Amino acid sequence: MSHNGYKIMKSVTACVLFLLVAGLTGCATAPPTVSAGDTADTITYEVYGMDCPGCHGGVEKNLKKIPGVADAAANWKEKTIVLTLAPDEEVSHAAVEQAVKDSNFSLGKRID
Ligand SMILES: [Cu+2]
Repeated sequence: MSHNGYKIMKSVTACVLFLLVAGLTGCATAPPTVSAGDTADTITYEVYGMDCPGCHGGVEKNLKKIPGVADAAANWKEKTIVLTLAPDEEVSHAAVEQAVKDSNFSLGKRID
């Protein structure tokens, strides 16, 4: 089972999608930090490469290590991660990207 090859392909797809989205919005660089905004304390990202519930543990653990993140929940079926931020906290976009990468998945765009 070429699990890794599949993941690399997904990573490349995610990168291309990210660049497309960034290009369309006229912004080539990701914002350094993201906040949940005034009305919510969660942020949701697309994540590529998760293909079973077993994938959740590692990525959730790595995300919870990020300063400002109170909780993290992954959903492989919906291909999302939901970060719950500590009150009045912002989180580094680069840190989220790195935590997902360290878990061998790739971060897509923020969807909520
Ligand atoms: Cu899995």
